[in-house]
Amino acid sequence: MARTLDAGLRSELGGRQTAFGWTLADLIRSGERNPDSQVGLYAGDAETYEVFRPLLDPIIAGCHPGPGVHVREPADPADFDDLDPSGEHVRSTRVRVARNVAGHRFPPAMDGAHHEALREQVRPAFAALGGGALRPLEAMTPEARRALVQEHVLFRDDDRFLEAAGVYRDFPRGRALYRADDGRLSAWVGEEDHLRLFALVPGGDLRLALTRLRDALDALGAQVDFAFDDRLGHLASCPTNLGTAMRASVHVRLPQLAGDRPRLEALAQEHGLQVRGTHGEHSEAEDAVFDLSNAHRLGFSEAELLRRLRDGVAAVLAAERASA
Ligand code: ADP
Ligand code: CIR
Repeated sequence: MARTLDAGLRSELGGRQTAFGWTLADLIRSGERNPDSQVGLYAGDAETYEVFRPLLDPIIAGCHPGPGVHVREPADPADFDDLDPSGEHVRSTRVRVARNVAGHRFPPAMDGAHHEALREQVRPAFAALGGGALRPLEAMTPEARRALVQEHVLFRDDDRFLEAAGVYRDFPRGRALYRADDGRLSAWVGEEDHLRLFALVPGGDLRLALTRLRDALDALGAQVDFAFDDRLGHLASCPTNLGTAMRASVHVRLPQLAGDRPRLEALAQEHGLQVRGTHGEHSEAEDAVFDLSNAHRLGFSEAELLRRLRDGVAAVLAAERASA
């Protein structure tokens, strides 16, 4: 953000705001307060991407190499198998998508009352998933919430980039966690995006994770109108999540490569993957468990991003075994 926003853009965009009132100051607040941001801005609504396009387009191009245009082609679960048939390294597989509901402010611009209204609007759609429960976060103790965060089921509420963006305003009012009865399909309601829907399965069963996610997404999408743009795809608060809005990840234990982090980073980069720690973005690896996922979401089909994950994980596992 700081590299792109020169004096000319500042004066061009300084007087603008969206219909919901999102201004340039709101858009860049997280990056201004956190100079170590990689991206540094958050959209307050769908219209942000039009009103502040002269600033956002170059930043979006920097986040997503390639054509920068959404490829509308959902992946077929049947095209994918187990990512680690040996069962030795891949602990779990997670596929998540971000979705926002059309016509509402995005979480950086929402207060507790907005979150409550949003949660009530999506409640019937979750009821239609058949089974499972949508639990309001207000009804959980902070200890219960912390335990679910440790289990990788619930979101954190202490990310300083999101805090500065306004995402935790009036937290936990109006926020919720949906969990299917078998615990393999969940949704965060009211984190960085209105909905973060994800399937989380043990081991490397990408086909199972995709199937669960696809079925739930089809059922929700039949009831809720998602914010979508022909060029940018699914609209998200953070420009890194535009397009497919999908992050498919494995938790993989790599005791050898943990001792050679530059090599792991280089291998991941070669295959279009990002390395995160055991508790997600901005966390460290514990017991050599890394989170490997597609680094980009816009400009490539879901199938292409998943093939990269498959091939990249295979290459990383081969390197791990070769150095054992
Ligand atoms: P995002 O919602 O963008 O995926 P994070 O990087 O914060 O954001 O990850 C969210 C949570 O999901 C974290 O608790 C993270 O550890 C967990 N997670 C991600 N991938 C996996 C996985 N393959 N297995 C188990 N937990 C995972
Ligand atoms: C930053 O700018 O560093 C934070 N706002 C987070 C950026 C999003 N990270 C990502 O790769 N999805």
